[in-house]
Amino acid sequence: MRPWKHIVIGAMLGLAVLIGCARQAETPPATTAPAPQEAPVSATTAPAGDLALAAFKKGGCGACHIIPGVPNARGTIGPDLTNIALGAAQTMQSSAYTGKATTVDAYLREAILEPDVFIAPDCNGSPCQKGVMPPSLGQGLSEEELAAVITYLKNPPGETEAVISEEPAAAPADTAPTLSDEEFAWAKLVYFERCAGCHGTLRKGATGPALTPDRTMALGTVGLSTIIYNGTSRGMPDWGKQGFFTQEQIDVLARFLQREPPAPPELPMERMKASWNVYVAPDQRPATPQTKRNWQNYFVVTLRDAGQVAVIDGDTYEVVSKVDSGYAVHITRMSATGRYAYVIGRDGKLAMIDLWTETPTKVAEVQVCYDARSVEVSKYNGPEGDFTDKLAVVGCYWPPHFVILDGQTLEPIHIVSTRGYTVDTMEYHPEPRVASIVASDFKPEWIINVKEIGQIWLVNYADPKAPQIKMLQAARFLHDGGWDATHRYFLVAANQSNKVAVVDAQEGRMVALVDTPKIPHPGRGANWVDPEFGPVWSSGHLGDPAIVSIGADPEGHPDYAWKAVRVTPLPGAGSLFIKTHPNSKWIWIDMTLNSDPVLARTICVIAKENPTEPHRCWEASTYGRAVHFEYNAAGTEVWVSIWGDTSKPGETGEIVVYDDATLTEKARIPNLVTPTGKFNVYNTVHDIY
Ligand code: DHE
Repeated sequence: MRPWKHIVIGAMLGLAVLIGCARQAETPPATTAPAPQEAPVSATTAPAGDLALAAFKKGGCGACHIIPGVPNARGTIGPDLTNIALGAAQTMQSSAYTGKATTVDAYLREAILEPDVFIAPDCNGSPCQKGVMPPSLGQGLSEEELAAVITYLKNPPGETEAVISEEPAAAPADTAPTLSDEEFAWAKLVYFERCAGCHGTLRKGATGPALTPDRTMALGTVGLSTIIYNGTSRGMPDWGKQGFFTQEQIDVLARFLQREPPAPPELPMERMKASWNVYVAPDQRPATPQTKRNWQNYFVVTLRDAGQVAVIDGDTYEVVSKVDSGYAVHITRMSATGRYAYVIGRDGKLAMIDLWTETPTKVAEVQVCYDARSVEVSKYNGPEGDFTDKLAVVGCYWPPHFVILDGQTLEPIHIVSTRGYTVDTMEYHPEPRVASIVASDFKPEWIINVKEIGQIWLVNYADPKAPQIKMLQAARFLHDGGWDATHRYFLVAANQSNKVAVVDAQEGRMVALVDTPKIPHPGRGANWVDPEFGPVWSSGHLGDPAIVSIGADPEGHPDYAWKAVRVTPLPGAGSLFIKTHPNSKWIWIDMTLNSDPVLARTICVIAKENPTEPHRCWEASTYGRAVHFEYNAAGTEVWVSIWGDTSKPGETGEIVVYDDATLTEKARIPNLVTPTGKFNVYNTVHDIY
């Protein structure tokens, strides 16, 4: 049975009402003169009418707007309504205003009943968009409710009296909406596949907010549905608008989110070993490369929704092989020699591909998590031993642990739990997930980032069955990061803390926590030499239209070291990846998760010699989203993925190859299924970015 057959009429009507609340007028400055013919509007307190509060709740308006005094009205899809009435007069007088209102009352009424008449320019840092709401808002609100809402917005309570609660009142569990067994099973699977990555398997929140019933019950089915349908400017995908879920499916998910999260299972060693397969034993593998191709210039490309990776020849652009790997494949890392590619799927399946055979094939496979994002290898070769191609490590989201494996066979060797106490409040966290992992050149050590507790673990793997771990205290929600140009310092985004943490891998200590714009998301970052500040490492941001550059040369430029020395503006937020190469004069950046479809497929380059603004921005395709860059081994070409839609033949996705010197298009590798990350063998081995 398909759960979306269950249409809940009431919720659908409510959804229309709420979407109606999603677009209103801009949030203007609070200095405007009052509108003519009316009582002055003030920001001081007025009694919060019960009817208005009930109407806001009924419409689920708080899911899209910040509304002072309304519990949990912290939505960021629509404009902040705190000062909407105060600025109405100025807005009505501006040449940009396209509505007909001449009084504040009429302005608010119009914004609620005819939201597309005037589209606010600013929805919490991103441009507001037309068509998010149908013009049928009034159908859901009575005339009395509408009047109460207008009165309320003209005199919202002051900040001190706002009852926006950090700890919303928990609704009794038995009042949570119900689901049939089939709906529950469907929603559980979909949540795990699509939502757990950002909100956590136990829904404790990370990149996305917590979705525990104490919070979700306050938003209600309608409020949650609206967010799932429209997405948010802070990076939540607009699943409904994209056509990914129907409104009926969204309703099922919204009801599921108001119930207690189901406990996922653990994964003991015995079960990992049962999943372990060696298809070609190490002594059966070739001793020298069998292929005549330039395998060090292969790109291993994630074909996300095909559950495969494509191995593409970087010299000829031919797809040499497609290898089945885990579900919704995430990233690939190479062994220290580059001979093996280790591919991790979101289902925790690790596949090992031998790149020396004529056709690259899978030689071993194992499942060590139910949910995973990261994999790395041992790279150290020095006085403490030669660990080249000896070990691999997988970082899991669920269960919260990392697993050390034999690098030749993928036999699991040791499991280390990451459950522990948060860095700031020292609260026990049951689900601290493993985010990025990098391998040190200085010691037999991995740097493992434990997201929710905000600790960076230096894991010495010299004795993999008894790893020594030093826990550095950083900041919560550690996510992605990379090395500086010398590979001595590792920089990682603590994304929801708006910080980048810097670790000295040689001395094994924290160096700095650098403040950044909103939600830094560097991928592995970009190392280049700024004309004013010397060597820097840069990151894009999900929450702000900006690139931050952090001084990364403590010896040559000590005054700038580990400070945010430059912010380069971009046309939009939603950046996922930034990339450069030592041979290039450009820095490339995407805006993949921008809610504007044009910006989502637009890429920009910044000239290293003039980094104050983008040199050029252009659309890399006519459909989909442009995501992730990778250079060829020589650093002369840049590959960009067009992340398409599996269900649209001709638009499933492709890779665009640019000549780096001239920024002209050289080739397209068409008809790939949702290509995302691309990992050039040489650049991945040598951490060139
Ligand atoms: Fe990623 C890196 C986690 C969504 C493509 N992603 C990473 C890393 C982490 C991570 C922890 C760092 C790995 C490392 O270096 O060891 N990614 C997550 C999520 O939790 C998140 C936000 C939500 C989810 O449900 O998974 C998420 N990631 C995505 C995507 O939607 C992307 C764009 C496409 C996809 O895979 O579905 C995506 N993530 C990537 C890529 C990298 C990555 C391409 C590696 C970048 C690099 O150059 O190294």
